Amino acid sequence: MVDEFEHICTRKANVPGLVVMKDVTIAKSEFVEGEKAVTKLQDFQEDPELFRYCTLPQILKYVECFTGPNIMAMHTMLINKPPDTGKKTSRHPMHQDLHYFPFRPADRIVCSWTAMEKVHRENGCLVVLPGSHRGTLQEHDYPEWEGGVNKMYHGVRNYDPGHPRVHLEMEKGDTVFFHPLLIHGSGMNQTEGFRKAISCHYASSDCYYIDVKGTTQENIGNEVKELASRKYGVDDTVSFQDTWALRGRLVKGDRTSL
Ligand SMILES: O=C(O)CCC(=O)C(=O)O
Repeated sequence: MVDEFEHICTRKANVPGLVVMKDVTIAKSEFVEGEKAVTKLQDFQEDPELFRYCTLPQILKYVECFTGPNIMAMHTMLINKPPDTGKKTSRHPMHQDLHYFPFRPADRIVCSWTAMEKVHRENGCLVVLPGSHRGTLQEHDYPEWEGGVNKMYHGVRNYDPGHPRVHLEMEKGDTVFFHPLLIHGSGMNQTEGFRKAISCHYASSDCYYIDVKGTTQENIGNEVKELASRKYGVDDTVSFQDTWALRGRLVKGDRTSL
């Protein structure tokens, strides 16, 4: 999978629908190229090698406990957290993944996140607020960070800074499964290396889409629609929900609703 990542970064592989993201500070530098410029690949559902991750029986065995038998891979990412450039932009603000999802119920959605190498506090492991998944979806927006913040990296506006935190230090291949309301993020990468992880958000295909108008998710819904219309040249007849229905891919059972 690391080889496939490199092929994509050096444009030896071209994957339909794939979104290649760059760090805000690195994107401005004309001297950084290839895999060193890429911080994240999103929506790799059409890449057979990377998508193999989403179909691994040893992952689906646990996923099925949350989703039941009809399983959709809704959101796929390979995160290549870069060494911080000094602006602290390699941090990922604390957030709840449900903020991005216009489908419910939340209890039928689960994330699997697998370390592709040893992750620890120095290279920016995941940080979670245990128990926060029992709360409700909070308001999210771009944090006011001096060094800038990456596109789409919204953070929870108000969370209790005194809430206990757990740093998830993991070995290569270790996987964590978590609820979409769990408040989590990741710290700065203070090493010279890139910290790689691969993840998939699964949902039961029996989930249903919701209208986010008038909710805390309206801001992200509008941002995603705007991006989709620029990327694909479509007008705003493509809804936030459509952008998800187009990307979601069945991995097991029947596609009943999503
Ligand atoms: O891998 C990370 O650093 C955090 C990823 C994450 O929480 C996300 O992309 O939603």
